[in-house]
Amino acid sequence: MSTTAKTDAEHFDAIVIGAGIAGLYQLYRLRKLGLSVLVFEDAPDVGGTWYWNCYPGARFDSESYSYAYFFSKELFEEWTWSEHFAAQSETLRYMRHVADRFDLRRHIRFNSRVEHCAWNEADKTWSVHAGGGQRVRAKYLITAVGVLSATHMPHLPGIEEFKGQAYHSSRWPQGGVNLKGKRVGVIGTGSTGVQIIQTIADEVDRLVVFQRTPTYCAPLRNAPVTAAEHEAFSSSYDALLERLRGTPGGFIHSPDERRAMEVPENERLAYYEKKWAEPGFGKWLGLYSDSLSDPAANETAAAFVRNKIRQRINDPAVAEKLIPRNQPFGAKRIPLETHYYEVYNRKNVHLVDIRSEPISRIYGRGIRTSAAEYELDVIIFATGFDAITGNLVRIDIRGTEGISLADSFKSGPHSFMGLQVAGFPNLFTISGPLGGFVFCNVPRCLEENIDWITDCIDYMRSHAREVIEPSAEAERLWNETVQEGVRQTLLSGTDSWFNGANIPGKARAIQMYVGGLVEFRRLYQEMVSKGYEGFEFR
Ligand code: N01
Repeated sequence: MSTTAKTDAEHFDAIVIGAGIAGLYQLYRLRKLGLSVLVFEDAPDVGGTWYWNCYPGARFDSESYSYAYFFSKELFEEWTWSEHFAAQSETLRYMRHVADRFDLRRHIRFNSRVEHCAWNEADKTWSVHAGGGQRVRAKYLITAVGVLSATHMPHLPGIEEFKGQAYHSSRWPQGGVNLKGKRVGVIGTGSTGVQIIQTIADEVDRLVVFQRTPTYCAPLRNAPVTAAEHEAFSSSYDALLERLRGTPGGFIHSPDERRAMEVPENERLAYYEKKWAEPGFGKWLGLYSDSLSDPAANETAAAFVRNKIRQRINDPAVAEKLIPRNQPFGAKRIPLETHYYEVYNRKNVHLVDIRSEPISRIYGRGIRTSAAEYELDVIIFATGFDAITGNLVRIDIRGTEGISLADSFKSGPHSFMGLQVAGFPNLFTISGPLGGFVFCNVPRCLEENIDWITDCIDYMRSHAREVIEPSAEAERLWNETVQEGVRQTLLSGTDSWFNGANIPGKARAIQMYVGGLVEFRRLYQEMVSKGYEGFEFR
């Protein structure tokens, strides 16, 4: 579709921002409802996260068949995943297939970054300005801007002096980067850094890893999907969907109902070993019911994992740098790895602990720390994202009486159930702050989120309601529910993108509901059954 400048505002029923996993499905649902829909997408193609994050080694940490869309049984059955945890290129191919198979592209304007959105009370519409002078209006505005999409680039002095190549992982050049024989520095050792480091170590001449905080990583245990496995997955749509809907995070993994300390130590260790040997997140989400709430229970798992890490590294001094301390196991999303720790046994890899040897500046030829200069050809920033609210506040969104969304989140995010924000009528935030859609196998939770938004719009149309907005009181009570849930876990005490602690200056506040999808669904259904209690219609 053309992206030529428009002077007179076109009118649509709904504008969706983003053509990633969420945006494509939201478009599909609204179009089925008979609405006119326009999707704006910043990138030149569909994919969102899976378009931008084409760095070396990017792949799923959820089982491929559990991550796929479930809205079409035919789609589910006809797609063949080549690996249990698919690489980024395969996922992007899948998303392109979805866009083409359901003829979605004709509703999407690519290379169109949304810059400004404003609510007009007089005609009860949103006016939306996007790149290239595009001006449109719509009754409903729906953000599908991603949970982990707003790049976090740290402000390191001297960065502009660097004469080599520098990239953030989430803006990796689409054509790739030739790292063969180069001296490469990687800053950041979260899930992204781990995937990059383990993938490039044997290709580069020298790899210097700048680690601020060690993370508990666990083996992914990826493998090709055999023909027999594919047959089994594609014929198990109904059973699989039921299973995914019954687990706290929409993964195939769910915890053992017992409390860790109720289980005799030998049995507990045997259970940890069993989970460790399995593929995927069972070694995090499949432990005991109190593993993420009781410090003593958690420590049994943390000690087990620390020991596993230690066994894989030849140099005890390096091992000690890589082992997390004073950090619960699993209070951050666990990076799943393949031979990550063995990388540090290689002669061409050097680990710099930047807590004891801080980066003082970047200079023309590399990175200078308090102890040394590291000459580099390429610097890779695997420094993460301004998660959940980052991409929302980077758009100038103005609600009632011109109130800015960015300003209203300054002292911490607020919303009612992650679906809507008070002061922003008819704005729906897919995977919005304080929603139950993040601590999750993301597409499973998004799909439900989108179904609810679509049902709500359908309800408004059939009940002649023009405007919906949550009350400030509903937001206040919801925030209490979220905070109470977090207090029962070990999450709030651990710095991460879960609570905004990774972004300097961002309010440190939990950004999501952590009570699990099953409970969140129950609360949501109860709210709907009480006539959308907490929302106000006009
Ligand atoms: O980001 P992160 P990520 N100086 O925030 C360091 C998903 N994901 O992109 O821990 C030096 O986790 C920072 O250090 P510290 C997944 O949900 C999924 O890796 O703040 N270092 C940390 O080491 C994941 O949780 C997959 O002390 C700095 C790193 O950068 C989420 O994305 C793959 C720094 C950032 O880690 C985010 O992962 C990849 C600074 N100024 C990602 N600032 C799958 O497998 C930050 N760091 C599907």
